[in-house]
Amino acid sequence: MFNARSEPGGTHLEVRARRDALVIFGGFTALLILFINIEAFEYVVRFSDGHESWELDEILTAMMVLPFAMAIFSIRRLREAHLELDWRITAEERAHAMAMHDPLTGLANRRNLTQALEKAIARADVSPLTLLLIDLNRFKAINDLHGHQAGDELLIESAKRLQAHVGSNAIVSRLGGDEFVVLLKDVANSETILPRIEEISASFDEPFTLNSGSVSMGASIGATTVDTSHISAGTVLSQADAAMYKAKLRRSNCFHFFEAGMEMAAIRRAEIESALRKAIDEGRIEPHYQPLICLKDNRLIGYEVLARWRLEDGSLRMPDDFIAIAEETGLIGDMFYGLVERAAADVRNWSPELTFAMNVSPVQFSDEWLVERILQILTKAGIAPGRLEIEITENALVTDVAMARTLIEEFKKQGIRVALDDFGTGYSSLRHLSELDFDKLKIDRSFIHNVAHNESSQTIVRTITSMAHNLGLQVVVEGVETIENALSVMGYGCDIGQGFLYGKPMAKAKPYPEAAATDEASDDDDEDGGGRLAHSA
Ligand code: G
Ligand code: G
Ligand code: MN
Repeated sequence: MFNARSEPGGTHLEVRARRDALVIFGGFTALLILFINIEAFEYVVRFSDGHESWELDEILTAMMVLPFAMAIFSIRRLREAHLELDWRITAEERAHAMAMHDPLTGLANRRNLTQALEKAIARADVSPLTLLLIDLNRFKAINDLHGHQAGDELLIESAKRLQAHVGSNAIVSRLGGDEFVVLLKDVANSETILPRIEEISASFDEPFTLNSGSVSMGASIGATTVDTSHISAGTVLSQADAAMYKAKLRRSNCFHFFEAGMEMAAIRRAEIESALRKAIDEGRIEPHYQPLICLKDNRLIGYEVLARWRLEDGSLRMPDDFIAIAEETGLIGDMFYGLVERAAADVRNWSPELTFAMNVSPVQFSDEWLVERILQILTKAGIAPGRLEIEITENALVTDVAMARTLIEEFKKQGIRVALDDFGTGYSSLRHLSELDFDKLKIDRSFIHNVAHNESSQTIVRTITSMAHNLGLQVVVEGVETIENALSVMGYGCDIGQGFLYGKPMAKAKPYPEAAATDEASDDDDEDGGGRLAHSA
């Protein structure tokens, strides 16, 4: 790139102007000396007198004015050259600023940060640094729900909050998307740094005011402190990234410091991601079926479909180990559709009154073809939409109430029933329950496992059940493991039971009560033989 400032002695424009001036002045002086020496003027006068008709005297007079005109012309050209130089310097500074800053927030960009980080690392032996990697929580959902304008507003406001909470001896940078980095220099020790990070983390607790209203958005922060110059900027960033991922897992506004070994977890995650991609393509994510029992007459009404990953060695990997990764990497959609297809093929062979329930992740709310694609799969398999039930977790409501409402309405319009899953573990309000048109409410298994002996569990189950019934919802209890628990929940009027007592999730939907009798030894496909072992391995 042309650089106006880097040539020695100025720009090529200036150099040339100066050289031209020198040549002209030198040539002029030389000619003058020559003319004086040979008395050229006398010669010209004589020549002019001899050729009166040529009007040489007039031409000579005109030529005497010429040097002045030339001088004025040169001065003007030199001024223009200067102006152009100034303009170029400004343009170049602007281009430089653009190449080093994020245009939306005005913060330093990745390149800028990397340079600053490399410099700070070089001095880290004497002056340690702390790097924070900040990833906004729920940003994608808000962006999808409120539009990109709102997303931009959030990013700008986040940048302002970060800048307001770090001192002058810090660099705030936007890496891209909803990821920010704060580089704190001259960090004395980890005790003094903690309150500063807490302050930054707390600044995200306040709701954000947008043109379209106010939203809550949090941030997950990964932190790492560097006190050696023998580390690369890339390693420092990936340490902070691994720590940030740890913070993200806690699903609230918090921060986490990097610890040795976290990189391994990050590498393992990347491995799982690529293996999962392959498993989905190869159809190794299988539906397993857990019976749902009508408590009034102890009759099978259908099954919940639970995803299982069949590994190459035949063992099973459980959803807790891959659903979160599928959600983060956007693989959840493909995984889900594959599962619906396989489940639909199995459901065709069931007795026609049996239903099947599928779990939908909140990440899938942004899939605008979700309902259409499900219907398409059902139609192709020849299954009535009324046999499908969708389970949405309570946490999904908190992120996206409006989105959840639209989706629930769409499902209901198609005759697909919708259940609120894991009730009691999230933060959904009673208002959500009355405003959203659910058919069923599934009380989380943590309230059930000890319900026969624990008074507060009893109160909770009883209260939720009567409230749900008043709102016209059926109640499903998850995690029924013992006859005692079954008798308790039946006493409270719960409608449907699910749990190991009635049957574990299994590769082939067995009729009930045969399903309940299946034990680990008698069935190779039952996951609680090899499955749980694979899970804990
Ligand atoms: O199946 P358990 O057997 O371990 O399942 C653990 C959790 O994973 C449950 O809360 C369940 O809702 C969730 N889960 C199981 N299968 C699926 C799936 O296909 N999609 C989504 N989003 N969640 C699932
Ligand atoms: O999506 P949901 O959270 O409803 O998934 C049900 C989860 O509960 C699955 O992980 C399933 O394996 C598990 N589960 C089902 N029945 C029981 C049970 O009786 N006891 C326990 N502890 N877990 C169960
Ligand atoms: Mn469920």
